[in-house]
Amino acid sequence: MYLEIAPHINTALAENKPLVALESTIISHGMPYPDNIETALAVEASIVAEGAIPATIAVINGQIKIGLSKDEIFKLGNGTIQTQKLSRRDLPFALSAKKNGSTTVAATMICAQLAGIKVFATGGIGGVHRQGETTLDISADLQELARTNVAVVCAGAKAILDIGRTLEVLETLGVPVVGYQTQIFPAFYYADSGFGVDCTLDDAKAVADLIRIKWQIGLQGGVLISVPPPVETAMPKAIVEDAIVRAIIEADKNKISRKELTPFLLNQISIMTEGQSLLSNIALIKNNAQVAAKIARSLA
Ligand code: PSU
Ligand code: MN
Repeated sequence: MYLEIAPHINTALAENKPLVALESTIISHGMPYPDNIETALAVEASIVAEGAIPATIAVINGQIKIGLSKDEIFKLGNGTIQTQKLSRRDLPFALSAKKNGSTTVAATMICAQLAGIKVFATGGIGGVHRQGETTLDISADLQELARTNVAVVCAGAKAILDIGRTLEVLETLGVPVVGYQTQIFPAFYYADSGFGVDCTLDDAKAVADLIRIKWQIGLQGGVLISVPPPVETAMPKAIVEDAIVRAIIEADKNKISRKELTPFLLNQISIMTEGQSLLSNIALIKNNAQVAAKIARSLA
């Protein structure tokens, strides 16, 4: 009920094949058309190339769809299927009112857990926004990592956030922050956020062991695996910082807040960096997907 798992994903689940969940907010709200569609398909292809099975997740007509078809990814990306951005609090209404929705990190984790998928790849998680200490804008992604048993592979937290406070909240919530082949927590567009990770693991098997043991001893919640963005497309910190500061001023001017804020900032930064941030975003998601596929294989 409310959960529609594509037949090939069902078979993979029954045979304990390695699966990697993917979110749909990146497609509908995180990137412009047609890059969003190209990226979504390329990310799926890189998971297949690493020997795992991708399952892109969205809500369509009030059903949680696990494993979108290529056609559905096209329609989501070009706006034929219009979606709201869905986080935890939005899911009940989307299902009861038979809406379409694209799932954020939080909502994708919930849906992946419902389907039995343990590994999920994305770009960057949401977190504590800058000035979050006064606005209290803290992404529901963090709470979700505390309670839902899905491992999330990402390139850290987006540089648009207050990364120090994001890591403080993750610590309070008991979420292990693993650096994959790095001791430094990445800032999405560049590798060095200036903050360290909790522990460094050098291969997928070691990550899979940590995840398995966390759940074996009954600790609820996810694990955050942070992967540095590929060097070829990583951006200089100064350029990103400059764009972020200007994007935040634009957001204030236009009174953009709450769920509109993240998509607005991402788009502004892409415009201000003449698409360079978008290229870096695309490359790091593919890279994260490859790492996630390796971890899924080790876990299966
Ligand atoms: N990472 C990206 N692009 C995105 C997002 C993350 O590269 O669009 C989305 C994710 O879906 C994440 C959401 O869960 O932004 C966070 O939004 P908020 O801060 O409103 O919780
Ligand atoms: Mn928010």
